[in-house]
Amino acid sequence: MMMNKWTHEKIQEIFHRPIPDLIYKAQSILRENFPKNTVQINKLISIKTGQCPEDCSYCPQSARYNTDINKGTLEESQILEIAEKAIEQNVSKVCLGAAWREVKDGREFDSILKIIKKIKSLKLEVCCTLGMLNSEQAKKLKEAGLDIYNHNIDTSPQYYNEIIGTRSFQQRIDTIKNVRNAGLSVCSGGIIGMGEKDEDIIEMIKILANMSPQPESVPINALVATEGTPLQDMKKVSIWKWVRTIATARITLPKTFIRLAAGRYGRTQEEQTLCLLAGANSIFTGEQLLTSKNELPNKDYQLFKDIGLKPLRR
Ligand code: SAM
Ligand code: DTB
Ligand code: SF4
Repeated sequence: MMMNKWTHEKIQEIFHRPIPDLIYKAQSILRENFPKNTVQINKLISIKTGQCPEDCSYCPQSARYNTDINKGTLEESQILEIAEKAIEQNVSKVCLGAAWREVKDGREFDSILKIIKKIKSLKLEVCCTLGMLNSEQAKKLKEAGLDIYNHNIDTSPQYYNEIIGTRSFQQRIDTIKNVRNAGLSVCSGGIIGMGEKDEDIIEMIKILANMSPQPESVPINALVATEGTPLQDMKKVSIWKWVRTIATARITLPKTFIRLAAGRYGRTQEEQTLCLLAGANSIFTGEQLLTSKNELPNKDYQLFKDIGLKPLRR
């Protein structure tokens, strides 16, 4: 599954290039591989929120931290209603998220398989992010019609243990392998702004870029520092670090959707535009991500109109 085409030194050299060089190169590569001036619009649906046994230091949904979130589980009808509404907002892909450590076989998993079939019949692409999967579960998701599975590596293997103690980096890689072997597309990325060094971001991109085949989708999240989590006091990541991360991902993962994921809320339209110029071609729409605020859909709509971006058609 791993190639070694991209070395740490090569990615480091790209990451530290002058911003104009980075944007020029990243935008050129984006245009060679996707229709120009387009953006993929995704909708997140948190089907099971909170009470997660894991200890991911960034996450408002861990049961170990005292955070102010609305916990609970959505009914099938509620999920379908959100998915149907999303079509009107030019959404091409719906992503179902659950605050689980791993998928457990049984009633809940079976009901997700059923929901995937129903959302597929609306002609939407479907992604799930449900925690760790074994190979049988990955096959069942594929058979139900799932297109893509999200499982992030989050950061470098070196920094990983500072952030997560309840699951290893290798376990994440194993789930990604199970997803790939079942014939599903892979969505895997990470978070910046958790106190990591540039070297950690470079190493994270190296691992993603050397996967063979490369992930079809790479979300770049900027930490949403949430009160009650161990990372609550982290400072907002600098816009230039964000732009460098996105551009480096675009250059090393030319055919991948690079998603400007969490962290857009509270950033200016100009900052977000810089990230899009740097090669991001995918966003989440909607007032909410899983538990945190996201940019308002009307603001996104206006921005795309102002700068001339069109939703990528299904
Ligand atoms: N529980 C499943 C898991 O961890 O795989 C699926 C949902 S989990 C919320 C998906 C991803 O969201 C995490 O891997 C992390 O990259 C991202 N995430 C969670 N909390 C975040 C935060 N506060 N800021 C930025 N990204 C976050
Ligand atoms: C991903 O990389 N980012 C999304 C999605 N995959 C599941 C989640 C972002 C969550 C941000 C914090 C929250 O809203 O709870
Ligand atoms: Fe649980 Fe996923 Fe949050 Fe980690 S990131 S605490 S596994 S919901």
